Amino acid sequence: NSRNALLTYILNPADFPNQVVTYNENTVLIRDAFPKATLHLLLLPRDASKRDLHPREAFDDPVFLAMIREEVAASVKLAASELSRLIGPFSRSNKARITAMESDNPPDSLPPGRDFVKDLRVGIHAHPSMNHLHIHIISQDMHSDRLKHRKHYNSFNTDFFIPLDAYPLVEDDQRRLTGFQNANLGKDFKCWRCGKMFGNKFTMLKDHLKEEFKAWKEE
Ligand code: GMP
Repeated sequence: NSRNALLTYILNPADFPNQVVTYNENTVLIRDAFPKATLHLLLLPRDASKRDLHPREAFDDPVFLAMIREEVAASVKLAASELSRLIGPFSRSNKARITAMESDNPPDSLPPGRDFVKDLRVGIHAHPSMNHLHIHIISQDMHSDRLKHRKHYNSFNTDFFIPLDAYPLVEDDQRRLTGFQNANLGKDFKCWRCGKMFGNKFTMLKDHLKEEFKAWKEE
């Protein structure tokens, strides 16, 4: 069953050196096989009593949630340094830092350079398509050949994407509601960067994302 495809990484992380970024007894960090942005990782909890649960239930356990937050913090650091390798060479703020560093008379305090943690988002789909608990760590650009369907975009750019910070979800949080979440997937497209609306015009959205990607790289 393809909905169970993530289990094999959880059970045998050492068998997948190309997909597995790192692992320990608590979690496995893998590359999404169909990345929806420049960098798209999945953090998989290994605890057999949690990994099959719906995120809502799993994260109701405060001890588990605290452990996951720590693992996420470490994963985000790795993700940010990988994004820095990929995008850093295009970044205006990184170039300004290097120029200052290499000048004959370097200033006492250098310009900070780009903080790639701010380009990453961490969260969970309201209705996950895979059976095993997974947390998305994804760069916000949404620039990818694998982004092919309306729901690929909206599942990351509406309330269907629930930030890890929102957990535990309170009882009356509307993000728990199935109807509300199905409506999110069908919503008009909204650019993540400039907020421009694209109705249901997916090709126009894709063209626009390409333009935004160029500008975003150079920030
Ligand atoms: O939300 C589930 C995520 O799992 C999606 O972003 C999919 O692209 C990803 N995915 C689905 N199947 C596989 C797989 O077999 N391997 C990996 N690494 N990711 C997958």
